[in-house]
Amino acid sequence: MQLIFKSMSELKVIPMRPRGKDEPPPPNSNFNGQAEVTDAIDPIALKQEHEQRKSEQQERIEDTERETLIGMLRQMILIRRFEEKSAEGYSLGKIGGFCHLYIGQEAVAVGAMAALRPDDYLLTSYRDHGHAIAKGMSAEEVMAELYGKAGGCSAGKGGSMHLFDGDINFLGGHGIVGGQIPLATGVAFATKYKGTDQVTLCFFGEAAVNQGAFHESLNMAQLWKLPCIYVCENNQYGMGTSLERAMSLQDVSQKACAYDIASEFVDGMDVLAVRDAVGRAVKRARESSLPSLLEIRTYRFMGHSMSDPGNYRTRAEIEKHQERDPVKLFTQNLKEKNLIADAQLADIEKSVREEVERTVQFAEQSPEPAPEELYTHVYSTVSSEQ
Ligand SMILES: Cc1ncc(C[n+]2csc(CCOP(=O)(O)OP(=O)(O)O)c2C)c(N)n1
Ligand SMILES: [Mg+2]
Repeated sequence: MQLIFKSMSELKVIPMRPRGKDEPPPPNSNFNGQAEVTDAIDPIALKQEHEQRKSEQQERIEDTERETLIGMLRQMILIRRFEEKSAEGYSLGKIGGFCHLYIGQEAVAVGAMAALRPDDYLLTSYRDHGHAIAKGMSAEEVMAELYGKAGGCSAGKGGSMHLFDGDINFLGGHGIVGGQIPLATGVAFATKYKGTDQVTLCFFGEAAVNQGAFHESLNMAQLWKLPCIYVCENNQYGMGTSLERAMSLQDVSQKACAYDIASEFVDGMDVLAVRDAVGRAVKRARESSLPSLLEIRTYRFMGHSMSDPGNYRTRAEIEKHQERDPVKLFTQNLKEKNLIADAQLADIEKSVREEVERTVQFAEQSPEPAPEELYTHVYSTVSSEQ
């Protein structure tokens, strides 16, 4: 339990700026792989911090148009219900292969996308359903892809981990941990080379940060001043291994100082805090062609994948984090600000459930990929004009 408290106590938002050399060292683990538990949190301080974060979200709400807020809430609810439906489809044997749900992390994709332009690029890991929907892929195409059907965004050949749609600049869905990080760096290089002002957003989990590809990419991105935003969704576990057991320096945002990159530590349960932090990074990328590293602290409420028995953490730990469920938090704040009433919330829920039902119907009715499709999409068919 102390570990949970430790991570909750670390939810401090650090202003967006390059780390200074004179700053005190970050909290760290000791050398035997056991996390320090000396900072067991005072429950009163924790409550105060939650209250403060709540009022910060309310302030951001005041500065945002109601229509935008309701749109963001609907998207978060859509992703939540879509993922619940995916779990159901998986249990029924309709969805095969690997399937990693995004429940608990919705505020990250929705908040980040609110700060992007539609022509900006996005790359992510295998936990990609939420990002694809937030980027503008139709939920029907996502569900059909999970079903392995021809109507899916990758024509049924990618499945859950390999969603892709070049038309909306959603460049995957990648199964190799950290594999998308150098790819995104290359995409950012390409946009700079071509002279566009598009930015590239690259999502990955905190376990990917231990890969060499992460460090090589950040080094190049700052050296070549690339408009790439590296978004670490720190959900505190890589499969069944906690952050404390796997990472010597657990403050991911601090790693940016090794490459002189601007970084920020963000509360991933606050959709508007994410939007604002990504917005600052987008400005830096678009206007000054500079990279950023954002560590967005979140938590996954479900197992790593659908086949995870979850023996490495307690129910109590999950429930502790569910107190700050991003959907619940945002809904409550909108209600308190009188921006949404129960009746309208019920309407949103109803329309989302209908939309999700339609995704299942679409997937069910979509045909299996034809056998000859095995030989298509193997090599690139990009024309020589591009
Ligand atoms: C290079 C590589 N090593 C190992 C794996 C197996 N693997 C799949 S997911 C995962 C954990 C990744 O955790 P994290 O990066 O924190 O992302 P999360 O699943 O929490 O979103 C591992 C080790 C892999 N897919 N690729
Ligand atoms: Mg993780």
